[in-house]
Formats: sequence, structure tokens, C-alpha cells
Amino acid sequence: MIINPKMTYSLINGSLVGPEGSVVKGVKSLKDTLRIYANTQGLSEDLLSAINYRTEVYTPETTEGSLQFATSYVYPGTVNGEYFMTKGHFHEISNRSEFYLCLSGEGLLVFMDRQRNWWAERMHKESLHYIPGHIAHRMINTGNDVLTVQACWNSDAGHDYGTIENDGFPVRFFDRNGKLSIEEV
Ligand code: M6P
Ligand code: ZN
Repeated sequence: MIINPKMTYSLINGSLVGPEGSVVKGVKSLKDTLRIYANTQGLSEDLLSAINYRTEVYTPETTEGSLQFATSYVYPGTVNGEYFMTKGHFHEISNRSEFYLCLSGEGLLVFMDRQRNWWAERMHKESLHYIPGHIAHRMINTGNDVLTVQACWNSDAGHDYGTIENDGFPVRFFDRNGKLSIEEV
């Protein structure tokens, strides 16, 4: 028999659409992510309630070997000059890898290994990124539009946020007078 797929995915705006409850939506406003930024002094209420990023996650199965699929929308903006970004994470099952595919916007995908070495790849429409296991990853929106990124990874990978919350990444990215400034910490 031939049946219709349960899900659709828009190549234009990344939106995942499926049966009720199949897509788990998450929204993080700046209030939720404040601690990832270097300087959070004097922020307006408007900025604090602005969306930092949203996610739509489709997890058809959670057993070992299965995959999940998500779209992240990282909004444009800065916190005292520092570009909006995702929290960033290692995987809880550390060897699990991941693909990111950028649909629109401009940004950076920052990688960090366990020795705190970092490097980054430019993200732009149609850029494809492989994130090997054991490597932390964070997206930075350096543009003026939403950075829309599709992700696919093992359902059992989990997120280890603790390491990043405690030690952060060794580099930050700022808009200094309209120019990207890379500041190692
Ligand atoms: C991608 C995936 C998700 C992740 C999301 C936001 O969609 O990597 O697993 O949750 O980006 O990133 P983070 O959780 O690091 O803020
Ligand atoms: Zn991941």
C-alpha cells in the first residue's frame, strides 16, 4: 500500500507540520537565556522579553539507533553587543553526532572539544554542517534576519548543558560598530 507521510517540512521556512502533538515547540526568551551572555547590565524589559530562539522537534522514536529532526529559529539581536545565540551543549551520550543544515539567515556554528579548543563554521543558506560526537556546538546569529537551521541527530543523545553553563565557550562574538569582533575569553 501507498500512504501519505505523517509529516511535512518546509524548505522555505523550516516549519514542521504533523499530527497533533507530533511536533514539540519550545520558546526561549532572553529572560531564559540571560546567563549565557557576558554582560547583562541595563537591559530593557522589551529586550528581556524578546525571543532569543525557538525550536520545533519531531521525535518519532526514542530507542537506541533512532533519529530525531528539529528546526531552530535563532532570532537576530544583541545583548550589550553580543550576538544572540543558542545555549549550546555536548551530548549526554557523548559520542552521538549531528547534522545541521542552514535554511536561511547568517551566522556561525561554534564547535568546542573537551580540551576547550574552538573553531567555527560560517552558516548561510544551504550550508551543511557535520558535528562529530564529543564536540559541543552553539549557533550564533550574526545577521539581521532569523537564522533558520534544521538539525538531525540520535534520539537518545540527550543534552549536556551543565558543562557549558559552568565553563562556557572559550570565545564570544560581538557586534562592535557594525563589525564582527571575535573575543576569546
Ligand atoms: C538544534 C538541536 C537541538 C537543540 C537546539 C537548540 O535544534 O541541536 O538539540 O536543542 O538546536 O540548541 P540548544 O539546546 O543548545 O540551545
Ligand atoms: Zn546537539
